[in-house]
Amino acid sequence: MMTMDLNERINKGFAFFEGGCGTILQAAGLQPGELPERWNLTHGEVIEKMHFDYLCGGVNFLKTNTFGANILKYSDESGDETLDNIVASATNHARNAIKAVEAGKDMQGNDLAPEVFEKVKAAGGHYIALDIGPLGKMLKPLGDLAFTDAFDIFAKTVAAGVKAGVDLILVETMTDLYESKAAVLASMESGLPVVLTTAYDETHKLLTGADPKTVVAAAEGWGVSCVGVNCSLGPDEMMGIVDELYKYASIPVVVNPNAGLPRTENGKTVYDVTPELFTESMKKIAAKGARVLGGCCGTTPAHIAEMIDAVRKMEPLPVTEKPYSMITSYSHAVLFGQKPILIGERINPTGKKKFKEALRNHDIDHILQVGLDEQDKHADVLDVNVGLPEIDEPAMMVEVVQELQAVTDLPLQIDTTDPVAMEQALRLYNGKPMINSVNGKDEVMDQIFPLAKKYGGLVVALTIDEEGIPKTAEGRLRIAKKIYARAEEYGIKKKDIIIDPLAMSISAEPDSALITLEAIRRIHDELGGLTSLGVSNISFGLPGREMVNSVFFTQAMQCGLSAAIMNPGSTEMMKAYYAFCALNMQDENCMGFIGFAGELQAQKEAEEAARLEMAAAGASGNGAGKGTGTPVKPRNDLYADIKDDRKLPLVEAIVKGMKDRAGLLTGSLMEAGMDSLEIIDEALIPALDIVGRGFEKKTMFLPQLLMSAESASAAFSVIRETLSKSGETGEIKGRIILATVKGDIHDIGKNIVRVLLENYGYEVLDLGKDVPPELIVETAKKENIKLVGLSALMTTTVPSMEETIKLLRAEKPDTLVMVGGAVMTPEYAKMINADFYSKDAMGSVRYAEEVFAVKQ
Ligand code: B12
Repeated sequence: MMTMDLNERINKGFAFFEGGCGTILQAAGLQPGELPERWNLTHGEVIEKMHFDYLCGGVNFLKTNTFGANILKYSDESGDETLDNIVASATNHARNAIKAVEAGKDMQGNDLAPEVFEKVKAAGGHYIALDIGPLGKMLKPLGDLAFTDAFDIFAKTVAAGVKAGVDLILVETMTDLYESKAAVLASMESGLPVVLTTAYDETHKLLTGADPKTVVAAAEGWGVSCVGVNCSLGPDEMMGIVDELYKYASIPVVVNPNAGLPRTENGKTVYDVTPELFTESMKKIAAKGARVLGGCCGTTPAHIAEMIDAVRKMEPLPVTEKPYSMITSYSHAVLFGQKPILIGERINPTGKKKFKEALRNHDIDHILQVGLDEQDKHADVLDVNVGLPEIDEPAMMVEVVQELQAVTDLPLQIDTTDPVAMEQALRLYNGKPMINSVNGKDEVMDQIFPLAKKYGGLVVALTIDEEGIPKTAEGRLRIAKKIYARAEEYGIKKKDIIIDPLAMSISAEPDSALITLEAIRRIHDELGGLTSLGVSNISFGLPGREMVNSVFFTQAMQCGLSAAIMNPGSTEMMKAYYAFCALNMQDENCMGFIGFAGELQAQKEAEEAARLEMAAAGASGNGAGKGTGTPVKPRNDLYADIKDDRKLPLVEAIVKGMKDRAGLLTGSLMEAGMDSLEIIDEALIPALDIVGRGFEKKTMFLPQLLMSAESASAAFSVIRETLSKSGETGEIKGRIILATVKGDIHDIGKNIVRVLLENYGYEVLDLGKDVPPELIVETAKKENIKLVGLSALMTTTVPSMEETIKLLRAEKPDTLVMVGGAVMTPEYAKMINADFYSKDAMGSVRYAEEVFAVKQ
């Protein structure tokens, strides 16, 4: 079949995907643990029959049985079970089924019943979608798979699909925006139409935090043909997601739900939504604007056929161009054209000695800290400029973008004049960034627009061309129009261009502010365009620059400025911003303003308190070394439980996921004589508790949890090194097994227990995390171990702790078991028959002393 025009088919009306595959194969005998894609080679007739059944119900798009077909699972290049063979045979099965029904036959060559053949014809075309699912591995920094490796793995499956002759590619069940990007990018490079559907949880977020709006913005940027949702939830739980998708998407929306939420019955997964109920819900989903409908786990040909019969009678809502200009991080979208967007300008070496030094010395931590400070000061977006002639800019840009995205959830503005650095950063960016910049010069537009088209982005366009910066607003509008027109030639919409009409210093050109303001107003009013401005240029060469900048900023906002590149650390600028938004009805109930005014007050009080403290210290003669003029930072409520100011920076570093900084701060606290247990109990654990609470309340997401865990581990490594240097080196007092139980990968607490025990002279056999009961028992028997310590952090893993204890009791009854971990309580410990429970690591030492003292 030839490459299809997906949009053309979808413009005709509703289109339909098949429903579930895995559940059908299981019903046909697929065993737990057996790879379903293998069935393409061994049970082709089952696969063909499944496609045939769906086609008889009237579907258009078949999903090849290749959900998990990738080189991680099918790495063998010899024999039959190669990736190419699996994909080719899956495609052939789909093709055979299509051929049969289009000829009015079933798979045995008998004629189809006339009413069935009618349904087949009414579908209006049949197409084969190469089905690509997630790799089952997390991408860096959350896991150990590099983005480029993920891309290469997907590219191999895509190449196999292209060779097999699929018509389009369906990237589905993605739970992470970054992995979605790797799969979509690899698919787009095939030239085939690409459909992306992601799986949201009940809070309507992907596992790594993105909401539907974010996925739409990013996926449209990457150039997919349709975007949507599949799996995880039943149709009723998806209604809100569909509303969001249709609200923001300018491309058709796809909805492939499960037959309800899965539950287990007698060891089997079952789905409760019947074809009738499914159809009722899907009618509502169609009425909400979904254009392509199908099913996922638990749905059968009966669900899909009944749904098609009903939905086809409806009138589809049109696919319309939506007016939203958006950029995204991995987790959220920022909308332009509503209230002014603040773009932090501080990650930039221009005029900053310390920042230049950081770039030369590869001090990434300093750069990250600059970004995090801007975030604290309420920037919406961070500009990232790391250009210095003496460094490798592309390498530095890529590193900084990736490291920043690991510690902040703000979207970034990639700011470089080096097209290589630009492309590499855009390729690796997790989301849809701002692109800074193009201008009216043909050469620049021809270089940058293709990149913006390929990777997506909101492009900053400066009103300067081969003849320089026009002296009039009219001239700048002329360049803006030229840029819009040129962008359109590249397929880039006007809503993805943000014009920077440039501000020149009024000290050199007295009328420059007025010209710029007029240009902003006219781009806004006459062209309906977005504008962005580097505000502070206006006062270059003048004293009291903040005064000029903040008034100019206010004037620009009044003219309709959409975004400012500015210093969020400037109080005057922020005052102007918050007051303007409140006055201009862009701040509901003045909440933003009230919050900011409260921060200013807290800042004032903190400074006053510091001044009084200094004065008192001065009066009592203890003032030496104090009052060095360092600005006083008011405390953030998040850290209210941290009473000791000395530990606050470490707590902050862990919460924010600043690995290197956490290590350094721990080192300095230890050097200053702080006890390691005090650091653990009063900084490390409370910091992780803050993150854990955020995670529970859904204000923090898995990426942040992971980065914090890494930072806590980095802090702990420093403690461990110091402790092991000072540790007693005498006789071994006893040998102890430690393990985090099966199903649980939390090991920070267990590692702390280990170091303490070692420090007190015990030899620890650390079996790691996610350890099966059998291994623990086997090791205890083989090594004749008297004491085993088990750790569990989740309610769901307490049963595996219990199972371990049971097995130990049965096979090695003389071994004692101590347990711990955040979910454990003395009651639980008793219930699961443990010998000892401790709420902290020190307890393990006390118990070991008891156990081994008795034995000696
Ligand atoms: C860090 C962290 C992670 C990290 C773990 C990294 C690592 N290498 O350990 C990552 C990001 C990987 C992670 C993943 C997940 N996490 Co998590 N995670 C946490 C977090 C924030 C901190 C845990 C921690 O390290 N605390 C600090 C240590 C030092 O404390 P501790 O382990 O309790 O240890 C102390 C004592 O208990 C004791 N102790 C510990 N073990 C032992 C053993 C013995 C023998 C003794 C005597 C004493 C003892 O000594 C230690 C020092 O005093 C907690 C929230 C929290 N505040 O607990 C959530 C939390 C545990 N995670 C949670 C969840 C749900 C998950 C995920 C399922 C998330 C997901 N959707 O994927 C996955 C689970 C994957 C899996 N299969 O295990 C939930 C669990 C909910 C529940 N009650 O079941 C929590 C409570 C967060 C929440 N509020 O929702 N997580």
